[in-house]
Parts: sequence; C-alpha cells; structure tokens
Amino acid sequence: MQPTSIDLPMAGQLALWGDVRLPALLSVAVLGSMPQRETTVSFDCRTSGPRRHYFTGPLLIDVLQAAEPLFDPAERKDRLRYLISVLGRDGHRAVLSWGEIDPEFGNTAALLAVSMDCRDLTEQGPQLVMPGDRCGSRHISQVTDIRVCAADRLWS
Ligand SMILES: Nc1nc2c(c(=O)[nH]1)N[C@H]1C(S)=C(S)[C@@H](COP(=O)(O)O)O[C@H]1N2
Ligand SMILES: [Mo]
Repeated sequence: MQPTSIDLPMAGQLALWGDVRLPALLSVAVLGSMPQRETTVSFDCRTSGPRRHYFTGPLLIDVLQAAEPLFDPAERKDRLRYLISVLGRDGHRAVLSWGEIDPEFGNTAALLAVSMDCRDLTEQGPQLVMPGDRCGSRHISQVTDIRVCAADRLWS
C-alpha cells in the first residue's frame, strides 16, 4: 500500500505507513498524548565510548497497533510475518521484526521517545529506543518514517 492519504512529513513529524489500515503523520505532541513509559539505557559506541540516556515516550508497539496493521491481531503466527523499517532524517535505517517487540514473543519494550534526558524532542522529532541493546546504533534519532511491511509480500 502506498502512503496515499498522508503528505510528506515536516520537521519533527514522522510518517507511519505501509501494510496498515490507518497511515498517519505523527508529531511529538501526538506521541506525547499516548500512555508514556520511561527507560534508562546504557550502551557502548565504537566512536564515542560508553553512553547513558533517560527517555520517555509511548511504546512503539502501541503506536503501530493504533495504525491497525493488516494482520489478524488474534493470530500469533499471522503477526510474525511483519517487518518494521525505522528511518532517521539522515538516512540511517534499522529493520525490526514484529515478533521482537510483541509482548507474546521477544517483548522488547521499544519506545518512540518524545524526551531525552528531560529535554523534549519536538523540534528534532521522536527517537527509537531499544532497551537492552549493547550498541547504540538502533537508538535512531530524528525518526521521519516508519514502514510496516508483510514480509511474504516481499519474498513470496
Ligand atoms: N539518525 C541517526 N541516529 C543515530 C545514529 C545515526 O547515525 N543516525 N547513530 C547511532 C549511534 S551509532 C549511536 S552510538 C547513538 C549515539 O547517541 P548519542 O550521541 O545521543 O549518545 O546514536 C544512534 N542514533
Ligand atoms: Mo555508535
């Protein structure tokens, strides 16, 4: 499905689209109005050394579920077909699997953070946070695009 019902994101916004019923442009304000979690992550970066940050924001899985992916939510196996591509404004991208963040499988409490170290991210845009990661590369800042995709459409 192409993102027909959304325009290009402005600074600080992210486009959520793909194999979902309700594609959306989401601002930090909208994400901040959803139920919030908090987490502190410590990670190691090859270039900048050990880092530690405190984040707040909604769970990524709650944001994705609000967009109504085109699977049968009651069917565990059906959900496992889905991929999630998260893109930063600078082109840095990571692909997650639905099973990785689904509470009935990997249960990683991934956040779409709206604040970092008590500073709000309205201007920069939301940040992906992957608690438990040993390297910082998946804590993608300035997220502009999240695409949900049924993998069997790619590789059938
Ligand atoms: N958009 C974007 N986010 C990114 C990166 C990047 O290149 N682009 N690099 C990642 C890497 S490799 C690390 S270690 C952390 C560093 O985050 P910090 O400088 O805020 O501690 O940001 C991550 N988020
Ligand atoms: Mo890094």
